[in-house]
Amino acid sequence: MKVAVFGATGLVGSVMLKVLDEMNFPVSELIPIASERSVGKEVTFKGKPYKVVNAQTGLGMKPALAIFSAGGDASKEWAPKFAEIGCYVVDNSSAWRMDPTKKLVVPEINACELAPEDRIIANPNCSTIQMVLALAPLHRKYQIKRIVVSTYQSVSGTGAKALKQMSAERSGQEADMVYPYPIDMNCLPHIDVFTESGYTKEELKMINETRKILGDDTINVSPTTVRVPVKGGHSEAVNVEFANDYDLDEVRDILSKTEGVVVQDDPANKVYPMPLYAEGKNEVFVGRLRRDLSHPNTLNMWIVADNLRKGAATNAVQIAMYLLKQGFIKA
Ligand code: 11C
Repeated sequence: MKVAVFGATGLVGSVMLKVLDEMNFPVSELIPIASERSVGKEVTFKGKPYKVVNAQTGLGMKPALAIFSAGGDASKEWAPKFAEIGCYVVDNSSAWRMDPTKKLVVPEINACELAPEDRIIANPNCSTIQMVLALAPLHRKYQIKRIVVSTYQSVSGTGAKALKQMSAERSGQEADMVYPYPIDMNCLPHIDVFTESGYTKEELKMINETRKILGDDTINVSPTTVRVPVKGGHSEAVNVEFANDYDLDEVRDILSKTEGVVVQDDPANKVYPMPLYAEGKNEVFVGRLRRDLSHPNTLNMWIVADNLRKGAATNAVQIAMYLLKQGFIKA
């Protein structure tokens, strides 16, 4: 199958190529697409070099599947053009996520909503994906009323230039500033742009995308998103109030049986999830499970995942796998 990766030279794009390979997605020809300034560069896939082309050339090569990770503007302009030629587009930007005509998919939760006519499928924001993957089975069992979440998001979520800023700061060199302040030895309570509401767009994504994926607009979400000087892997402190009471052992049991979730919860032996060890893994790690002693029916948990994998590339490739298995995409 001809597969295009739009944004192939970016941080997420390079992980996308790795995950396509690791998951043995049947790629007969890779079409790496990027902006004009990367055209002609080479990317390697399964040990073979492929030349980067621009979007128009990529479109002319008629891929059956295109995974986009080139930002909202490129997605708005090009996703409909790829869809028009019959290509399935899995889009990693925020361009289509809240469009009521587009599905927002975390495969373990709601891939079953997909139909053959869904040609543009939205991949959620990384911080939303890891949270909802762990919360979905608990919502089904106990009905979530309210989520209070604080995130500890790694620098790789911003991209390669931000990683350069942090490593320049660490080695005492002059840094090209991507963030408005130093990121090393600091925490920035500021991810994406501020809106008039006082929340950042990243925080609004966590509210709106959670409701859309879980299919329940009654869920209240109160987020604070924070950038921390960690290279890769997002962490989240989640306080979740249910309509019904829960049993902690049952919660542990439900989570340990949830596809894509790994429970790491043995504080006595210092077992809990950490971003350093989640990096490079496709699963979402959950620990520090404990009853909120200050409020009824409320649970505290700590959720960690590789934001470039389950938060982006892995989720996108899993969507593509689903389309393939259902026989929607044909080579
Ligand atoms: C971050 N969550 O960590 C962002 C990156 O809407 O897909 C992904 C932004 C998005 O900065």
